[in-house]
Amino acid sequence: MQKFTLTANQINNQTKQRISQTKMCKRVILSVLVIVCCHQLFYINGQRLLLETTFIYSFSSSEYNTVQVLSSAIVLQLIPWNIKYINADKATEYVGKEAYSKVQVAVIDTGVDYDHEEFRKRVFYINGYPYYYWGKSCITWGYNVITDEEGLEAVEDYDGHGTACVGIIAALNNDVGIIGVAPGINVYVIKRANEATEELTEESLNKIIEAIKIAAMGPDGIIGTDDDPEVISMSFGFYIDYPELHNIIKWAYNKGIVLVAAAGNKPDLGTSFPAKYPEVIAVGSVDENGHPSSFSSPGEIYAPGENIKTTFKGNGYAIMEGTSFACPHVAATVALMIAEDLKDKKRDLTPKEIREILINTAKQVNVNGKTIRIVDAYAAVKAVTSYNSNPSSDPPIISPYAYSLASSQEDFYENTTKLIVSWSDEYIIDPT
Ligand SMILES: [Ca+2]
Ligand SMILES: [Ca+2]
Ligand SMILES: [Ca+2]
Ligand SMILES: [Ca+2]
Repeated sequence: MQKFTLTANQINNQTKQRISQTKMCKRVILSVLVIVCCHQLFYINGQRLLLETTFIYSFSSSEYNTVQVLSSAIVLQLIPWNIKYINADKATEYVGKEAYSKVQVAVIDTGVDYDHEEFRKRVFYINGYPYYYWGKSCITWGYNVITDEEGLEAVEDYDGHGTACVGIIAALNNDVGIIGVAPGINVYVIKRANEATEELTEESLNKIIEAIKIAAMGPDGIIGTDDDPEVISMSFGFYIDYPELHNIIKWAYNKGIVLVAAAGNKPDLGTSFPAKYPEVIAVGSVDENGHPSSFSSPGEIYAPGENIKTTFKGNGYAIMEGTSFACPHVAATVALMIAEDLKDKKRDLTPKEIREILINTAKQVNVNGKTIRIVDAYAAVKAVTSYNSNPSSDPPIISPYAYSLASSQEDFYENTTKLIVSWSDEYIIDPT
């Protein structure tokens, strides 16, 4: 896989400006200390104003790449290309934080750095100067299926893969680092493994099945209640069709939960499971030009999966690539769509309808004579509004494409199935 260099020159001037602002800021802090000290900690730290990049490692043998790990925060918050590319910033503004605070996204992965500044550190401004405090993490629930423990400490991320996925979904708009698709949205983290790459055994598969079941029920352990997540994001895959896994997916799907999974990073082998199950939305990866990534297995919808700046374990940041990182873009978009649907206090859209709208409103890009669809979060949430105002139309179809969706999905699954693979490939759970 490729290596990238961080292109941060363009923010140097702003950084200098910020350093002088901070000096002034410190003086202002003294005068307002009494008012804001109840918000815990001031976080004005000269060192953090330096943008440092340190190449630490690259997983050449693995299915996802941490291309660079950034050793300190990018202090001036960047809106990463991928967020703009799918119009996530416009979508969140359109839906509004109040509405999307009422939904939850479950992420089944290696855990999360729940204490990361991007999930806890908030900013407010007085006379244009930023003040920071550490609030409650937007990771609102954790469950570890390896140890059967509940709580945020139980889902600490020792790999980084899960933290990277969660950052793409939820990184705060807080003046540091990056932003996610839906900044600050409630995330449940179900830890399925300590490492993203794992041998596929009956035990590890059962952990995944357990993770889906636990995730779907939410913190109260009961399916069909408000605390159930609206969407489950799964950035892993393998090349075995496992009926018990399919059964639990069908169960969650029939409870109204939207399931999203990475298409996989083995284009020669087709789309991996669980993405390949008909109930699951399979997400492929595109680059900054909207071209499918060379490593991407076929998806029914695509999202950015290269050069993705996101959060990493240890309060860090990293640049990632893989369909693993495309998947959370779609999961978060689905959460925004359902938040929009719920504005009239009524959930109208089924997972099937959500998927139709998602695909219908996606950007169509022609590459080498083939059309792929890239998620457009803004178009998707606006389409949900039109459906809210006219829920009698059934199904909620905006363009003729969706009428052919059912048959094209069948083609999709047929054409992307190549189950005959080497044993070693079959028996690895790919961190996608
Ligand atoms: Ca941020
Ligand atoms: Ca529940
Ligand atoms: Ca819910
Ligand atoms: Ca509705």
